[in-house]
Amino acid sequence: MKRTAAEWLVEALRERGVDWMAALCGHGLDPLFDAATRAGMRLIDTRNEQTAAYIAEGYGRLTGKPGVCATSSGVAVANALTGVMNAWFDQAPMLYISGSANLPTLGLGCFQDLDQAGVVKPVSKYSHLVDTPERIVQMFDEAWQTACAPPRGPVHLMIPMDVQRAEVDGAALLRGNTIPAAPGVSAEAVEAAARVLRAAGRPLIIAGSELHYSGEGGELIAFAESAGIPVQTPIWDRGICPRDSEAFVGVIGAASGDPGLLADSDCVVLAGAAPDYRLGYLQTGVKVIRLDRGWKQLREKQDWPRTSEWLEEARRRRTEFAARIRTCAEAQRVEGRTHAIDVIDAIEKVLPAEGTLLIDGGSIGQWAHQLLCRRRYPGYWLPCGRSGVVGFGIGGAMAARLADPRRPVLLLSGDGAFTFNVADLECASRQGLSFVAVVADDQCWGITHSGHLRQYGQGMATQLGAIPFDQLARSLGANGVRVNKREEIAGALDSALGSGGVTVIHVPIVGGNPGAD
Ligand SMILES: Cc1ncc(C[n+]2csc(CCOP(=O)(O)OP(=O)(O)O)c2C)c(N)n1
Ligand SMILES: [Mg+2]
Repeated sequence: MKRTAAEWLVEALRERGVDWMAALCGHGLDPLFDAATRAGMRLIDTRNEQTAAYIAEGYGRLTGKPGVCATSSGVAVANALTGVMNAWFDQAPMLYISGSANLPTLGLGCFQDLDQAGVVKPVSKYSHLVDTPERIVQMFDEAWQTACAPPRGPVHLMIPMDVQRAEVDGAALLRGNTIPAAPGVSAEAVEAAARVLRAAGRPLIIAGSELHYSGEGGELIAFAESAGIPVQTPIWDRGICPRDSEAFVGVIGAASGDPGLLADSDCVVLAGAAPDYRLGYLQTGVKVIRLDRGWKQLREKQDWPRTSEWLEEARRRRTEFAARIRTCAEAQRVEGRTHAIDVIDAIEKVLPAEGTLLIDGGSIGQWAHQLLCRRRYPGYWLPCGRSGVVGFGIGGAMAARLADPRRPVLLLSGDGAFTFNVADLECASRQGLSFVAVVADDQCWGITHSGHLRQYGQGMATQLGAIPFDQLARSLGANGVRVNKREEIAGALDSALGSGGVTVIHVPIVGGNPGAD
């Protein structure tokens, strides 16, 4: 049976469970769009390739399954690269497809001529030009499995138009090899970890994104509770604590500080986390062990002597630290005006237990991590990732809606972060990708401004002008609400979450950063 390479690709995507692609139309994509549309695959359109790529990587970070996006050639690739790069930093699975001019014209100065495979290569696990139509499924399969193999990451296929259009007989089509999953953790590794932990007086588990993807987070928390060991998550990694737990003591490595447990612990267990800047590159000389799996086996090994004094101490420090953050906020309060913590308190009050919370922005993100993530930090919440990017939120919220049609989705954003791709509110509304966004508007690149004030005594290129975000939202087909009084935020959030559609709640705030003196 003959089909075009694009049709074979769409069929292979469907076999992997893909039923949508985020996209922005343009040169080099038409045969793929045509094949996808005829096969009933949904094309989620966007107004900036950044958003399309953020949708794909956000979906990957939420579900552990690659989200897919497709863009045209040339500069479109540079726009999409933002989301690809975020997936790269955060080791998240995504598939990026770029179209191009016909194969024989590449390098001759064809329209939007660019070595797209080469441009994407340094920030992806796999980036190849599909130059043989018969290999389209085999290369797709190889890319997909590469994206999903830990450490996960973005993959890219550059597919020229003539390759997409080429007819390929089923008999000539190369298929992929299914690579078996890596073997589980060995009994020796579990025993060795148990020996070290038994000998430690002040162990600390740092649980990162990989644990969210492997689905081992619940087992880790159960082990930590039974052994009385505190658990922290590097800020912006995927959380693993979906419920209040006595063992979870919040995020580590925030710019605004943390309870300071790492410095005093005598053994760090890296569980699906990287020893990067958020952990001070683990330069303290502390004993480090690494265990990504095997928590159930560890828990069942024996009755653990609960190192509860250390856990109590960790909890005490965490409570004191959160109180300091609150005191800092109260000191910044301007009478009669709303502060960022009023927004945080309202979210804490109304966000349903199963709601997806996205956090995008500088200071507002710090307040959220210090106060909302101190007791629980579920994997279905979506922060920016270890890149520290701002501006992913609208694409991320669209991804959260695609990942789950029922969960309430709430985006908490700074005013600066929100405007990177704000026009895509129109695409989200029109395509039924509903969410609620609350914009904490300090008319400023707030966290940078605070830093400048501390270091240089003045902000430099950090002030922003006024935008009526409620009116802007309405002009883009969404609902818009402005809330001036702090006691009205929770009510506005609650009714927006219940209403369906895309709603933007504009909350003007004054204040500063939790790390400020
Ligand atoms: C793409 C990108 N550009 C710039 C930065 C640097 N940056 C980090 S936080 C921040 C300010 C964000 O402002 P806003 O979203 O309004 O949040 P606020 O700090 O005011 O709460 C900036 C510019 C970044 N992290 N990512
Ligand atoms: Mg701001």
